[in-house]
Amino acid sequence: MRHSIRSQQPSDHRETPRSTRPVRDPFGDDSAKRLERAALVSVLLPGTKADLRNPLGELASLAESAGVKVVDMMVQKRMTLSPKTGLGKGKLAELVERVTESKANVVIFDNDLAPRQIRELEEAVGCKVLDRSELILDIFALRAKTREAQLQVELAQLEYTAPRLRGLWTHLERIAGAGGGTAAGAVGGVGTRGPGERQIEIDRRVVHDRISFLRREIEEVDKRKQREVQSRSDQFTVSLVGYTNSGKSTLLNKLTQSEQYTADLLFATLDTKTVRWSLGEGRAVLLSDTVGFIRDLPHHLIASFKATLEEAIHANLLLHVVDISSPTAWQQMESVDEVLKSLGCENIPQLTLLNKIDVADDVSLAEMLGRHRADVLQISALTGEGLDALIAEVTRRAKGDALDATVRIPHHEGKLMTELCGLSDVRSRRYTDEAVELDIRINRAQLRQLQGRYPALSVLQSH
Ligand SMILES: Nc1nc2c(ncn2[C@@H]2O[C@H](COP(=O)(O)OP(=O)(O)OP(=O)(O)O)[C@@H](O)[C@H]2O)c(=O)[nH]1
Ligand SMILES: [Mg+2]
Repeated sequence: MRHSIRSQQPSDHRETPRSTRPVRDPFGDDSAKRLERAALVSVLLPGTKADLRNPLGELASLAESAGVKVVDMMVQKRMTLSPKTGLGKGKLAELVERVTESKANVVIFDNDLAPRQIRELEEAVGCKVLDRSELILDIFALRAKTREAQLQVELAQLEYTAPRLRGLWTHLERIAGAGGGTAAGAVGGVGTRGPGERQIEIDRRVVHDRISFLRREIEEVDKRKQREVQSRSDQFTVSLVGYTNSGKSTLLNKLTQSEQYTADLLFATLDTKTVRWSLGEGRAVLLSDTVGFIRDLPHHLIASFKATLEEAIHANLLLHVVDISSPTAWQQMESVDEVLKSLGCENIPQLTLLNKIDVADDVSLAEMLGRHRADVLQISALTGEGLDALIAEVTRRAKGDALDATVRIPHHEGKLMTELCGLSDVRSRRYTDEAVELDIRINRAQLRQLQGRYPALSVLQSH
C-alpha cells in the first residue's frame, strides 16, 4: 500500500481504504514526487532526544526521503504537549500564518500526536497534518519492495492510523448528525456527502477484516522465516545493525562484493539480505543487512517487522555500525541499543564499528565512544580502512568456541565434505578406501549441528 501523505484528507473517508490497493512505486512518478510542500514543527519537550543544535534536521531528512519539499520550519519549547493542538495558542496562530505565507499543503510534526490533536490542528491550519510516525510509515510504504515488507508496512499503517480514522469518522458522524449534508460538505468537501453512517460502518469492517487478514499472512511469513533462519543455524551468522544511513549496506557491499542499494537517504534498505562472507583461508560466515533503526521508532513497526529482523535476532554476532561523522552519533547509538533491547537482542555478542572515519571531523567523539564501549573498531566502509582488523576480529569470534576433532567422511558424501571444509580449519587429511579422515578445528555448535544433519559424519575423537 502506498499510504500517500496525500491520502489523509478528510474527504478521503468514503474511499475504499488504501490498504486494499496494490502497491505502486511513487518514485516512478516523478511529477507527483515534489507536489507536497511541508512546514515542519517540533515541540521540544524536556528530555527530548532530538539534536538541540538542529532540532528539525532529522525530520527534514525524513521528509526528503518521502519526496516532500520542506518550505518552513518552526520550533516551540514546552513542558508538555498542549492537549488540544500540541502547541500554545500564540504559536498555533503563528503556524496558521506561516502555512499561508509559505503555501505549505502539509504540516509535519516531529512529535507523535493523538488523533484528536491532529483533527484540531487540521481544522486550524486548513491542511493535512502528519506526525513523525506517520511520516516514517509513509517512507516504509514507499520503499517496501518484497511482499513480506509490503504486508508488514500495511499492517503497521492500518494499526497506527485506525484510531485516527475512527476519530475522523466520529467527527464526520457528529457533523452529519448535527447539520446534515451541508455541514459535512463544508468540512469534507466533495465526496463526503452520501450514504453517511452506513458507509462508515462498511469502511470500519473493511479495515478490521483487512487487519485480521494481514495478521494471518504475516504469521505465515514469520513461520517460514523462522524455519529459514533455523535451517542455517549450523552456520556462523553475523548481522549488521545500526541507525539508518550509518553505512550498513555500503559495508556489506565492500565485504562481500555485493550490490545492495545504498543511498544518502533515510531507510534506503527495508528488506533483509543475507550473503556469504568469505573471511579467507576457506572460512566463510553469513552476513545479513537489514532495515536501519531510528529514534522513537513506532512500536507497531518494530512488531510488524519481526520477520525482517529475524536474522538479527538469531545472529551469533552483531556488527553495530555507527556513523561517527554525525554530530548525533552518541544519541543514535543509544537509540539502536534501545531497539535491540526491545527485540531481546541485548545479550548477543556485539562489535561496535565507528564508520565513516574518513569524514569524521571530531576525533574526540570516536575516542570517547571507544572508552565507553567494549570491542570498538574504527572503519571506513567507503575507503576500506580498518576492514582487515574487522575481518581478523570476526574470524577470531567465528572460531570462538572451537575444538580440535578427528572426523571420518565417506567418499560419496561430497556435500558434507564441502560444508565441513567451509566451516573448519582442516589441518590434515588421510585417505582410506571408503573414507577420508580429517583433523580439523571447528566451532563446537557447528560440529554438533552437522552431526545432526549428516549421520554419515563420524567423530573419532575431539578435545
Ligand atoms: N564518507 C563515507 N561515506 C559513507 C561510508 N559508508 C557509507 N557512506 C555513505 O553513507 C550513505 C548511507 O550509506 P548506506 O550504506 O546506504 O547506509 P545504511 O546504513 O545501509 O542506510 P539505511 O539502509 O538507510 O538504513 C551513502 O551515501 C554512503 O555512500 C564511509 O565509510 N565514508
Ligand atoms: Mg541500507
